[in-house]
Amino acid sequence: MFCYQCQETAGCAGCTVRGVCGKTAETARMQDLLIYVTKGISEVTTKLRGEGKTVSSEVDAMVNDNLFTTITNANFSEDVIRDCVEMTLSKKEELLKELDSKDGLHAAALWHGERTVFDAKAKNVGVLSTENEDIRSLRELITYGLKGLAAYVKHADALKADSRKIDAFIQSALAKLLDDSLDAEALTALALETGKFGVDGMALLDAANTGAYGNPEITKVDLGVRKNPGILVSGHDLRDLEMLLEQTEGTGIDVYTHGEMLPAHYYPAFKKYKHFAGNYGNAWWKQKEEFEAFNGPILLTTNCIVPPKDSYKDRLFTTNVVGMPGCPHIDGDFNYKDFSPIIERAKKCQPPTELETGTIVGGLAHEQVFALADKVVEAVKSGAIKKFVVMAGCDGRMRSREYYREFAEKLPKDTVILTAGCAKYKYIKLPLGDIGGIPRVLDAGQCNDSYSLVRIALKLSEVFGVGVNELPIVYNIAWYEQKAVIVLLALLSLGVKNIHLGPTLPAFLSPNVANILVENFGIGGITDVESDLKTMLA
Ligand code: FS2
Ligand code: SF4
Repeated sequence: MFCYQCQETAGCAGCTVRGVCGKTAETARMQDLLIYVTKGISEVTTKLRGEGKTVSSEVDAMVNDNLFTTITNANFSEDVIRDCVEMTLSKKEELLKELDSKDGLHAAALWHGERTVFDAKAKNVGVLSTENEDIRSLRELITYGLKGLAAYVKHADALKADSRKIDAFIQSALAKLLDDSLDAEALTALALETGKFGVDGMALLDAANTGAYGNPEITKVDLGVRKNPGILVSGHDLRDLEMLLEQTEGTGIDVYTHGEMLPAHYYPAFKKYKHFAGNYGNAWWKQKEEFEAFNGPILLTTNCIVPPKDSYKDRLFTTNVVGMPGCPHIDGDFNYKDFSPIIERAKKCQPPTELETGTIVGGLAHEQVFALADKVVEAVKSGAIKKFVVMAGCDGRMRSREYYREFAEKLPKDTVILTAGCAKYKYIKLPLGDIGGIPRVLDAGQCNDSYSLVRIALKLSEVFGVGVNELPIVYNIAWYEQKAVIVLLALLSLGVKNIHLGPTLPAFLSPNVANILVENFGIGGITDVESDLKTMLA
């Protein structure tokens, strides 16, 4: 196996024996094959579109699901991934028959094989099959961005958003990754185009979420527990949460959020549920201890799932593209899912063990911040706010991420942190105070709500009449998995410069590609808190 798609990759170079995430070599190879056949079907659909033919939304959804399935900490089930390969191949055979001409198709579009040959094939189609390290680096950068984009599109589709243009782009980009005539320059342009579609994808999801559930509003979220048995919901999918809240109403069971589901509390539509209790625990990587202490069933709607301990494995439910061998899975689509197995399980469980008490404040997405615009602008003009520091992104296990807690703690009192994603757990519970009633940590929501931070930056540049790079905003972003890659590409496509990315730069950036990013966009890593505070606040 060879995988280097996430920040925790072994030795900052690549996982080759087993994933640091827990992924086995067999599963990693099957994911490689899934990506290969997904590129293949995408070349076919792109050619069909070129011939003026329609591609069904089921095929679009299949491509997006395949990409999402291979995101870090989403699916650890080799059998499920094999099924995805098989279904994709069989759909591709059907689509090939619709083509007027198969001329020029890549081997990935033409390959077909039975399940028995998948393992042998998988060994030859992984990341290292692209020999030139710069081309490989750019192809993987784009692939990971597309994975993140596909995830966001799936959430938007769950709320019936129209993603056809983005779907067509995803497939055309995947097809281009098979094209050996594309050089580093063409691939760099494709990476930026992927970022542009990343902005569109996040905007689509933002419109879908706010259309369905209202605009997030400033909200205090309880961190303690109640006396009833509970169900803990993690991951990013709000539609799953909605269905679960409907089905648990009046059952005597409370519903808690975990990790990236915390921002659900900020939406007006969910506030009507009296049994929607609060947030339990922290970011994804602490789930082993926290899921154990929760005592009740847990529903993982997306990544990040960690291979569980036996003590809670049978009460860890997955849905959507999430998979874990030995854990029960809830099927169904976004019209209806039957969550009764989880609800019945909860009734037999003890209430959660309290981990902490108190509250945290969030819900500072674009509309809520715009409502405070006068106050914010005044604070900038008077010098009460000197800098905004974007600290969005992901949290992770590495000790080196303590940097972000320390950085937040040591920021001067005239700075405001703009955040989104699970990175916030490093500092959202710190008593950082406020500036004239404006909280010093403005949490917009999930990682996809980085879109809100973009909207806020664009609004400030409009109000102050300067470009985005002239604003008093610095970017100190923590990344872990591939949704952070699409957020990064989105920012680059908008012309945002001088982003600091940590705790380490991606292993998939070759020295030359890293140089392109440094020279054209001023991307840099992090050093130590004291030095970085000096440079970033200068
Ligand atoms: Fe956190 Fe994991 Fe949000 Fe990532 S819970 S690292 O999926 O997308 O951020
Ligand atoms: Fe390693 Fe990350 Fe790939 Fe898992 S997802 S195998 S930890 S690089």
